[in-house]
Amino acid sequence: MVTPAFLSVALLLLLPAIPAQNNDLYPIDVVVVNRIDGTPDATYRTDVVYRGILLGAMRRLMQSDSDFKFTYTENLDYGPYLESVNGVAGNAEDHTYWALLVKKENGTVTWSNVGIGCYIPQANDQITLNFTKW
Ligand code: B12
Ligand SMILES: *[C@@H]1O[C@H](CO)[C@@H](O)[C@H](O)[C@H]1NC(C)=O
Ligand SMILES: *[C@@H]1O[C@H](CO)[C@@H](O)[C@H](O)[C@H]1NC(C)=O
Repeated sequence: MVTPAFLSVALLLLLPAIPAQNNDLYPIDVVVVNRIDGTPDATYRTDVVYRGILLGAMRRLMQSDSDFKFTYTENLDYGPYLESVNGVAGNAEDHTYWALLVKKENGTVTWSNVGIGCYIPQANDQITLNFTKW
């Protein structure tokens, strides 16, 4: 018969077999681009945890670097919508918004098809937040 106590011991024995990935940090860059206001590009270095979301990495960055700030609103269906970066907010009247682009280590640039709450960066991703119009 398998007792619950036996199962707990068995689970503890299994734990070291799980890769110790969860404390690792992976570097990414966040590049803030605003051609509309003609602000110089700003590149920030931050970290993401194993399988962590971009929003988490952006929060870490905001905590560690007072030059980087952002705000977001909550959308019922899609989660966090990036509203402003470094004090500049997109708005419907001007048709401006912060677009999310990802440059991979190999140079490929892609348009993210999910928002900051869903995107899971990989090590050395360069995330571009581009203030633009629709
Ligand atoms: C129009 C549109 C936009 C417009 C919205 C502005 C406007 N006022 O029209 C703009 C160009 C700003 C936009 C931007 C983005 N979008 Co968009 N958008 C759409 C689209 C085509 C229609 C939305 C709509 O009008 N619905 C009808 C109205 C009546 O409903 P609504 O709830 O009021 O719509 C609002 C939300 O959809 C919101 N919204 C739009 N896009 C996004 C994205 C995110 C992450 C959030 C939280 C909210 C949001 O803006 C709408 C107007 O307020 C949908 C796809 C679709 N066919 O539904 C994609 C869609 C919602 N967008 C998507 C994405 C990925 C983005 C971006 C992240 C793209 C990028 N790489 O930059 C950015 C958001 C970046 C940020 N700042 O957070 C994805 C979301 C998927 C996901 N799970 O995250 C969708 C589903 C398209 C796709 N790729 O499949 N988008
Ligand atoms: C670059 O890497 C991504 C995945 O990281 C891959 O999807 C893409 O095909 C690669 N592109 C080139 C040109 O190697
Ligand atoms: C960034 O936004 C500017 C201004 O709208 C636009 O001209 C440029 O093509 C955008 N860059 C990318 C990579 O989308």
